[in-house]
Amino acid sequence: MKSIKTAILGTGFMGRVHLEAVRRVESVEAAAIAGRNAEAARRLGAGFSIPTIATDYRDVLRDPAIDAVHICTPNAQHFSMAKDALKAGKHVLCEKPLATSVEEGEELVSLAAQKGLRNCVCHNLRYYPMVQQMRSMREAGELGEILVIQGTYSQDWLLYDTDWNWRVETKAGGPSRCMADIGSHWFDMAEHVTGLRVKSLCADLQTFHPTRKQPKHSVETFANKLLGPEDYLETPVDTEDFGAVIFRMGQRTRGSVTASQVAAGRKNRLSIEIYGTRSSVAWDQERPDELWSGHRDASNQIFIKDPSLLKPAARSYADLPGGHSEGYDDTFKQVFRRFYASIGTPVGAIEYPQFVDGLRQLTILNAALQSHRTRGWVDVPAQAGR
Ligand code: SOE
Repeated sequence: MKSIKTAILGTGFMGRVHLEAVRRVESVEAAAIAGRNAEAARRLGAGFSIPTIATDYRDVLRDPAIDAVHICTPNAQHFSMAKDALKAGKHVLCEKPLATSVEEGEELVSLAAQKGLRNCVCHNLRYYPMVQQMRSMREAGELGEILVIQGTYSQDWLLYDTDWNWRVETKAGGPSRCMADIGSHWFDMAEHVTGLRVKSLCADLQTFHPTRKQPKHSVETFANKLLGPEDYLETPVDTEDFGAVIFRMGQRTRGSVTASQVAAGRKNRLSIEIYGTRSSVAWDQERPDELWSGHRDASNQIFIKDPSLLKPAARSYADLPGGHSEGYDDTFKQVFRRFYASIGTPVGAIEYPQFVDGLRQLTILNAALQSHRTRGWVDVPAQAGR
């Protein structure tokens, strides 16, 4: 079977995560990487013996041998790079958020459909096996009607005013940071698992550090903790460190969520709890192979990831037997396996988040930003096909 040739655009934290994951997918060749930092691109490309190493992504788009691209650059570059890639006839897998505005997202959804190209936004956290088990349990009616959904996505890598990353600046990351970067993962998972849609919300955002000490040299995601205090610039910050949102879903479901990048001790913790009329479930990214199941009239249970015990639809997201942990990196492999399989077989169900899902998250985020500005409830527009 002919290998699909793909390219990784971006050589930072996510570029490496995508490169390592895509090399685990059958019949896909990582044929090129591109990054504006020539030394970083050379080093990453050499390390993985990538045939083509570029500093201008447009050179990769001009290569007729490249079938698809992964966009792993700062958020503000996603729209133009995805648009250029679609126009060049490439299938596109774009890191979240899809873009930095609803309008940009709508244009990308429309262009991908017009070109008939496969398109994916990397809401990979859906694809932990026990998250898929939660979804299958809900689909089987085991939770009953969902009354309440609550949770958090909490990290601590931006707790100090000496912590810096491109996400802090609007010009690179867009108008929102914490809600766009990790709040979008939580809302995507909430809608994916429950099958419900956020109808309205009320958001309160907070920037705890109105200025941050920006290092004079670039810093990779999470790498800030290793810097010393000597070389910083005092830089104004207008993106949020924290967000709290209450929301309404479906007919009468109520929800609440916080997103924080200043939660000391929480390294990368998405936690979600779903309470139904028959039972409840809870999942914690810090213990990804476990799923809590709550009951009023029976003992609560902890399910441990074991494919032989998972529901059929969830089983396909677990490659390893019970007792062999599957984590963050594996979720990218699950998304990429389905994305590339869809390229080879132009029919069949799409089992990964598409640009239309990325647009959905931009729509929810836009409502949260408006709610914060106006200090009131905001309706979230329904979206065709979602
Ligand atoms: C930083 O918050 C980050 O790398 C996010 O950008 C990713 O989407 C998330 O999966 C892990 O944390």
